[in-house]
Formats: sequence, C-alpha cells, structure tokens
Amino acid sequence: MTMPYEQIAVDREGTVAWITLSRPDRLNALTATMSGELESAFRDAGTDERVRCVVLTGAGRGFCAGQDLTEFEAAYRSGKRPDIAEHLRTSYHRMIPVVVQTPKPVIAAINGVAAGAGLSLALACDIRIASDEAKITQAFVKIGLIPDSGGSYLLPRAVGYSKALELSITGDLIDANTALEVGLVSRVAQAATFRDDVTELAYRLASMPTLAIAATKSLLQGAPHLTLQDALEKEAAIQAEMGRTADHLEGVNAFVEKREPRFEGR
Ligand code: LHQ
Repeated sequence: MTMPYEQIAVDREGTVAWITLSRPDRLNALTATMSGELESAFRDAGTDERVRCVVLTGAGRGFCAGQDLTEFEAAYRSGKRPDIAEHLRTSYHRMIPVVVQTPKPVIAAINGVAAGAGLSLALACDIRIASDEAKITQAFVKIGLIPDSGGSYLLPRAVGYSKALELSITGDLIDANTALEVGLVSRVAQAATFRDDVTELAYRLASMPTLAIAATKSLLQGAPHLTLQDALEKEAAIQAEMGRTADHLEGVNAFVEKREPRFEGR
C-alpha cells in the first residue's frame, strides 16, 4: 500500500513500512515540506498496528544531503539572512523527536551519502545499516554552522564525545567502513545486496515482541536522566506491564515447548 506524499514515498509491505526520501536529483536534501511529511509518516507508522518495523531510506544514489541549501537562496542573494532558528524550530524540532520516539524499531538504510541534517536524521533512527557505497559527513562546519537537527545530542551518544567532535569540526567525508569502525553504523552491506539485507533485518525485527521493543527504546532513552534506584524502579514497573502481554506468554510457552515463538506485537 502506498500513501500519497509529495517528497517522500511510504510503502507498507506486510509488517514493514518503508519511508523513502524522494528528491533524488537533490540527493534527497530536506525541505520544510519533506520534514512535515516525515513527521506525519512516522506518526502514522507509530500508530498503525500492522506496522512492526520502519525502514527509512533514500531514492537514487543519496540517502540525504541535509538541509536543501537552495531553500534559502533568495534570502541569501538579497543580502538578508534566513531566520535559521525559526526554520529549525518549525521543521526539525518537530520531526526529529517523532522519529526518535517511534514505538517501533526504526532502521536507517543509508544507501548513499548522508550529510548534515541527513546524518542527524539517520542518528534519530535505532539501527543504521550502510551500503558499502555510502559516505557520511557532518557537513555543517563546511558552511560555518554547528551540528543542528539533534546532531549535537545524538552523534556523541552514538560515537562518544571525542570522535563526535572530530567529525563535527573537520566535516570529513568518511566511507561506510570507517563509519562502522567508529560505531556510527552497526553494519555495512554490499550495494548489490543492500535492499535484500535491509529487508531481512526489517522482517526479523518486525517478528519480535513489538511492545517490548517500544518499552526498551523508551527506557534506554530515559535512563541517562535517572538515578540507578529510579531506573530499577522504572524497570520493575514496565516489566510488570510486559509480563501481562500476549508475547511474553508466547515466548515462555515456546521456550518450554521447545519451538520457535510466534510473536504478534500484543
Ligand atoms: C544539494 C544539496 C543540498 C541542495 C547536494 N541542498 N542541493 C539547517 C538550517 C539552516 C540552514 C542550513 O542547514 C541546516 C542543516 C544542514 O543540514 S547544514 C548542511 C547542509 N548540507 C550540506 O552542506 C551538504 C551539501 N552537499 C554536499 O556537500 C555534496 O553534495 C555531498 C557531499 C552531499 C555529495 O557530493 P556529490 O556526491 O559530489 O554530489 P553533488 O555535490 O554533485 O550533488 C548532486 C546534486 O545535488 C547537485 O545538483 P546539480 O544540479 O549540480 O546536479 C547538488 O547541488 C545537489 N545537492 N546537496 N544540501
């Protein structure tokens, strides 16, 4: 099933929703329209009970080249400056948290270059798998800017402060294997089998206990702000909820009966 959008495509294939950035001639650079569409598509995927895994990828040879710099061309040419803070608040600040908080596993399938806010978008996803043809850059510094769209927050959490700072202040364009070495992506797949490899991972995650995955995301995201005692209490409260799910019962029964579990996300 395909949902109608202007700058992204959303296709649900069984339990997996594919969200594809669709401005290939601009390497899927982000516009205000695209940001709004992403926010809406991720909200829908989050609430659609049929969807148990979301894949974000790019059409053509790029994943996402970050902010479409031509969107502000008129303002720059006229000697004025765009209101960047206002732009950030009305687009990325709405969209990025929705991606992070999606109550389903979200895979960034980095098929090609990811730059600037395009990298932030990939970092907002749970698992990053890169094609061996992908390249990644914190492009912001090359145009005199700082990492925005969550980049200052998400990148150090993925790779640690020192590497995050290095990537951010050099703007170096790194290849997929370097991204794997520094922990920016968790897997690299050959371009020829990339789609198949991503599909396999997506269906595997979609067949897991979806409620436990949602709760695990929420716990891990919240844990750094808690004391150990509060984290333990939160685990106990949420584990009690998980203990009441059908998937918990199925998991235990399958173990005892020595068979594969059939989780339904309930
Ligand atoms: C593009 C873009 C692009 C438009 C390639 N925009 N057309 C927030 C708020 C406010 C202001 C600013 O920013 C932000 C957040 C940010 O994201 S800042 C960072 C913005 N992104 C960049 O600075 C990256 C700019 N792009 C590049 O450095 C290169 O294009 C990369 C390294 C991504 C890819 O290089 P190549 O593979 O050599 O491709 P290319 O440069 O030839 O690009 C292909 C086409 O895509 C080209 O158009 P053309 O008409 O010549 O074929 C580019 O102009 C266009 N394009 N990025 N961000």
